[in-house]
Amino acid sequence: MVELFHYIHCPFCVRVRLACGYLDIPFKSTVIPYSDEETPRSIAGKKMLPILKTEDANIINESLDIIKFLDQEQRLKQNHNVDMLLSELGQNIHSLVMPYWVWTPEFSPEDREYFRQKKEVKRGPLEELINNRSNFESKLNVQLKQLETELSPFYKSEKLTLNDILIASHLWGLYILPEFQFPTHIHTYLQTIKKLCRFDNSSQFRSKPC
Ligand SMILES: N[C@@H](CCC(=O)N[C@@H](CS)C(=O)NCC(=O)O)C(=O)O
Repeated sequence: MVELFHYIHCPFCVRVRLACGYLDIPFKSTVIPYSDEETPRSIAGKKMLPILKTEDANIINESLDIIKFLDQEQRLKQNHNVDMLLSELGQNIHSLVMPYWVWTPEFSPEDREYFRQKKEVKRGPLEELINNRSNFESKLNVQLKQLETELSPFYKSEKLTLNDILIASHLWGLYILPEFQFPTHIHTYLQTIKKLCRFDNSSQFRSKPC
């Protein structure tokens, strides 16, 4: 069985978990504490997750390469480039959700402090992100309204593609945001992807966060 080293909150890790669910690929789940630099460095040479260890003990350290490796029958097509879309969505989504991520059970006090120090360099104090919530939220709502018009019912497609997994992984973090209201079609879109990707399959989680 392949082994996935991941962070629960990380959208790049979520995309691999969604793909595994869609492709019906079981995996050993190993959640790495966010402040643990040593484990990912010893496995992959750098502190970046997700990491996949294949059955032959090969290491793959990029989410898209991992999905490509797992999707041997090429069931997950990608018909448009969504890099720009993901980057624009990510700007607002991550500023909104980061201050809440750090209070989930995934983060020990040490992980929280490590995350804060790392992320505040780019985005400023997490408390300020909360204070600016309405600003990020109004920009995001414009983006989500536009995204809604591009769902038919999947992203520019009648069938699920890799793009839906990439987009959903970014949007998924918003479920943590108190009282955030998704536009109806986006909520339905995410729930459909959740179902198709068996994202509530608790058997995926075989190990607890250390
Ligand atoms: N291009 C990489 C990006 C992965 C990535 O940015 N992972 C983040 C977590 S969301 C990470 O491991 N960052 C290390 C750190 O923040 O210490 C991929 O698609 O796999």
